Amino acid sequence: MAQEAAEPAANDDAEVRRPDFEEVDPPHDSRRHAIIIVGLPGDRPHQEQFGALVGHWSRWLSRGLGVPPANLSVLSATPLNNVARPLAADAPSVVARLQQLVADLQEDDSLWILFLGHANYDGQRALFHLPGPDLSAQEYGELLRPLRCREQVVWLTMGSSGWFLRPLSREGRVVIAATLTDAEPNETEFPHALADAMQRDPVDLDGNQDQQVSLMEFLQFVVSRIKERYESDERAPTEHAQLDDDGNGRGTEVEELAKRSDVEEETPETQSLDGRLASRLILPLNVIQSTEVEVGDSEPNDQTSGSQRPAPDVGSQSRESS
Ligand SMILES: [Ca+2]
Ligand SMILES: [Ca+2]
Repeated sequence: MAQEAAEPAANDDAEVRRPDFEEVDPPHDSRRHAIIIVGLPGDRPHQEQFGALVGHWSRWLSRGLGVPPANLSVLSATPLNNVARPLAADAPSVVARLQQLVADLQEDDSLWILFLGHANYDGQRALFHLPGPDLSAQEYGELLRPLRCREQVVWLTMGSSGWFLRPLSREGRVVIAATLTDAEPNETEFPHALADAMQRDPVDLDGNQDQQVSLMEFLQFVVSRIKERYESDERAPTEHAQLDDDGNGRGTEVEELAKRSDVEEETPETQSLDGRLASRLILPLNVIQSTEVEVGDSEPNDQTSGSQRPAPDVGSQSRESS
């Protein structure tokens, strides 16, 4: 069951706009794909919050991550106030869209999947709330099992999302859940903290200051923002984000991973390998240090501006997404 509505994210734009895909930096990468699945909001205030959040998320996926508009799908159970014509998010529509992505995407592609909404565990199954019949964690796992693209990142931002981690776990996939598996059904701050991180200057996200932002650093920033949100109004945290990226179906708390890298980089074999894939996955964000100075003898440094991103593939066909 969901708690009383959290207040809207403090930094929501006063005037709500639909994502403006014109202002793009870095360039779009036709191999990048993303899908946002927005479940039932429950009430009007949540519907408005969800609209604002999806606005932030989709702007960043386009402008930050470089997902071309034709490769970005928003499926929503209800209309959203700053997303023009989202696709339906009843179970048949979600199944059809995920099956299409599984069929279309190639090994060289990247897919980010973001869930926003409410979920519960009914004693047998974890369900993400959609209009009409829900889909269970196991059903999402089955749908996405054959997905073959090289980069797969799943964001489960809702309460009870820990239940979804094991069914969605797979080798080569990063699965992030807002909560631990069995004890955290309350509404989460995670979606708001994620939107916060997406609005930050990439320099703020670059924890180790190597002028690149890894997915792990980005996630750790999100988790630090969640903590701040609870501390600022003196609540005990009811969510502890976890990550699984070694495919064994067991998540590791993100805060534990942060402590681990603080102490020593090497971990005994007995520890899980979670965090390694997410640390290797570099986001194509431009990290520009204003204090950077040229050093006399050095070669031109290609690593200063996220230049690992390959040039956009202009010739690829775009698919209809709405
Ligand atoms: Ca870094
Ligand atoms: Ca694991």
